[in-house]
Amino acid sequence: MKRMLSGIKPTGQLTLGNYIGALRNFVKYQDDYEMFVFIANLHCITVYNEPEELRKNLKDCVALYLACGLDPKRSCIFLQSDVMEHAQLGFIMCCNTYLGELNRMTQFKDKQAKGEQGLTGGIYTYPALMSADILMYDADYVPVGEDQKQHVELCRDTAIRFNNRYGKSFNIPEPVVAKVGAKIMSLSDPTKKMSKSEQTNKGCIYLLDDLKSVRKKIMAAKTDDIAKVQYDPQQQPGISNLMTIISALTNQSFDDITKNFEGKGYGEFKKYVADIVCEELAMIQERYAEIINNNVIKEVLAEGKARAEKIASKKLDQIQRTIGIEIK
Ligand code: ATP
Ligand code: LTN
Repeated sequence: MKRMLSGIKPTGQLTLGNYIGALRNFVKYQDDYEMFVFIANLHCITVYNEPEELRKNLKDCVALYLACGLDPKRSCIFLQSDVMEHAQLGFIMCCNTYLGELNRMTQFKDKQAKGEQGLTGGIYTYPALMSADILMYDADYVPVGEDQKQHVELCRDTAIRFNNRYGKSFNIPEPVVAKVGAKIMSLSDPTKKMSKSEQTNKGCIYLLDDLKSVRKKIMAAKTDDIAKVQYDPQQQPGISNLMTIISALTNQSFDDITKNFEGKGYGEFKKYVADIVCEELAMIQERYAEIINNNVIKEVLAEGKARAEKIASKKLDQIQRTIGIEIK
């Protein structure tokens, strides 16, 4: 069975974008792959988080993994910092990643270009830690949203270079980006990604938002005055984004959605989007409520840690011998 691995960094509450672009796919893939899904808490601290809030977000993230359908029997679910080998291999990968490569990462470049204050060394070098996360488990596939594809490609380049230098040490992973829904846009500014780190949260639907406010945000979503439900991300980014959400959640094609809404107004269309999103979120929230105060979270993480650690300690040992930092 091929191996698949991915992680989410819950620097805030998880969003509908995270769900459609990543989480939902992890759940689908767990039948066909040996799945490793972790909570990237070391990645979280690349920016400052209020500790109490971070703890809550991390716990919510595990609960949401389970509520969305990840099955701890089939998938290995763990907390990144529970497997300490990640930080160590992360530093080794950092030493095998060139400044030129890190400088090309658009996520960091964008932050710098926006003049964000207080950018840390951690956020600059986090693609190297991400490489370690992936290579540690010799993952074959890495399901991610569009914005993370570049980091998986950097991981591939680093692994190929490492193998050429030291002999075959790592499997070369491939990014898996969904055809529909790899980049859900903000509802209030559909030219920008729906992001949990957005300044205002009008454009962002959180998985744990109360359903009334979900409905409100969707009904207020920015559209256009073309008055036709059709997929045209250039001319109609708002409507196209809502169509993408429907298509991702219901498997309807864009053509079918257009046909169903021929001659109908945007109000009716938005109401339909809100119904579909609320139905999906209601299911997730119900399961989340059952899980969040249950001991199952601790049990799942302990099991995941034990399974992941076995693989990670062997891998780190092998790599340290390969590069010559161990005294025999
Ligand atoms: P932020 O929301 O703060 O920009 P992020 O995308 O950098 O966060 P994560 O929350 O860790 O980081 O992302 C987890 C996964 O969800 C990644 O694979 C990412 O590509 C995907 N993802 C995040 N936002 C979206 C979105 N709007 N549409 C589709 N996929 C997304
Ligand atoms: N960097 C990613 C989260 C992440 C990840 C990974 C995803 C950390 N390690 C390994 C896939 C594989 C992010 O910020 N979204």
